[in-house]
Amino acid sequence: MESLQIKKLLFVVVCITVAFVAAIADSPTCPASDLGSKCSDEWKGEFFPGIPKIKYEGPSSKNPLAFKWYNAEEVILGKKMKDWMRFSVAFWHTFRGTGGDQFGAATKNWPWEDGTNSVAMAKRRMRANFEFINKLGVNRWCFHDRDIAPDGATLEEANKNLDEVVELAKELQKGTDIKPLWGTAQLFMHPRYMHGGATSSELGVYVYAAAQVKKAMEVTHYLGGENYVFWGGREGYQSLLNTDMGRELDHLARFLEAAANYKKKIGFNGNLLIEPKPQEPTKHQYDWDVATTASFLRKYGLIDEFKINVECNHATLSGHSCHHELETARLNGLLGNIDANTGDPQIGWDTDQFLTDIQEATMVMLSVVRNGGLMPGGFNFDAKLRRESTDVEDLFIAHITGMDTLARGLRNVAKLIEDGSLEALVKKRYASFDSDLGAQIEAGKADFETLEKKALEWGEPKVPSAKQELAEMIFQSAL
Ligand code: XUL
Ligand code: CO
Repeated sequence: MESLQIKKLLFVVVCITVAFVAAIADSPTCPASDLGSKCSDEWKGEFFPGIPKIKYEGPSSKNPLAFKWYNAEEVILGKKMKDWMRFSVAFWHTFRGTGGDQFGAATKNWPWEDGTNSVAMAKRRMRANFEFINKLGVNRWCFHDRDIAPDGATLEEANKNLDEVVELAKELQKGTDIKPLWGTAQLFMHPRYMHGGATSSELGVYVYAAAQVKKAMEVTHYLGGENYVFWGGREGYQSLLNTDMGRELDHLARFLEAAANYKKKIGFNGNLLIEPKPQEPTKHQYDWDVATTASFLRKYGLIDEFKINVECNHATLSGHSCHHELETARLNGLLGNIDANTGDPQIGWDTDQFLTDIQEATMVMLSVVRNGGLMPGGFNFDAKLRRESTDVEDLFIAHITGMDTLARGLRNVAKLIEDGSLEALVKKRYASFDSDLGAQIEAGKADFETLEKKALEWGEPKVPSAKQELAEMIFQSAL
């Protein structure tokens, strides 16, 4: 009798143990507390359990984990939405963003993070990146060399770390159509870059920066990257009193020229993109805005080697609208890619928020459609969660909203084009130039004597209304 009870008790204990072990083995996330067992960099479990593959459910859906406007396969204006958009996840914001700011510590506590910057952690994070991309249904990602792999005590060590993580990314890309929209080198975090990289006053830094960019170009190419970006985070000055601006700009041009030559040498066919930003972190950055960058490229004979990556939040920092920057790039044949984020009208710095303004998105998409798309560029979400948004699902919700906002913009542009009245309004405004004299002027064949004769003949011109309010009314009706 007694032995039967002991057996029963033993049976219960065994059952509880089995259930407990099974629960751990089944634990859907990879908590940092469980490192060393199943949560190694080789762990192949799910990082985002409970998050399904995000699907299109249409505008009436109330499901936060579904697209309301972005329908990847739907054809709009002759192209699939996914081909207009070519969306990409920014590795640094999504997987390295901590929520920390200059007044407070990190707020994000992602279950797969162990708080280290080890190669093993970098590899686990890369696996999370690929699951995220797959579930979101985009097939591109963007990275800085130093976000995806830890820096090293020497250049050799940094390159070795990078190679190890890149090899895993290559393996995870195999058999998929996932690839980097662009890669770049981070030339702003390390103290050696305090005076800049290509514009540093110190030769050794210029040399180191060149070696770092060379390696970043190689790995971007190796991963099938479609573009390579230069954002001159510290290529500028804090004071002109101690700066030889002419010499720094010459150095920057020679650096970019060497990159353009190296691109050809390694057979990289993607675009080289310069990303303008007026300031932050420096007081003044040389690639201030699109027009400044275009004139720099022209001066140094580099205009055919580069295109521009317009970031919307950078546009507003330089006192322009994103639409202005996109149109300036497009009209110069330089529109290559868009970092689709936005700032806050009451905050004066780069807040890198996901785009939610439908009016702005419609204007952005107007430029993209006029440009015939962005190929081989696309949209990179250079945007991060707010510090106070701390749930894993917030990462998905933020991207879904950013994608839906731009998709809505594209749908609005289709409405505007179909309606035709905005285009007709603009055409009518310039109709007087659709004349013999107008054609002569536009062909550069009207000299001042001819024009003076006409002015005397015609007398005071009758000047029509610009119809701005009507244009705004037509625009609004498409939103
Ligand atoms: C910084 C910024 C960068 C670049 C890549 O404001 O936009 O993340 O996009 O270096
Ligand atoms: Co950017």
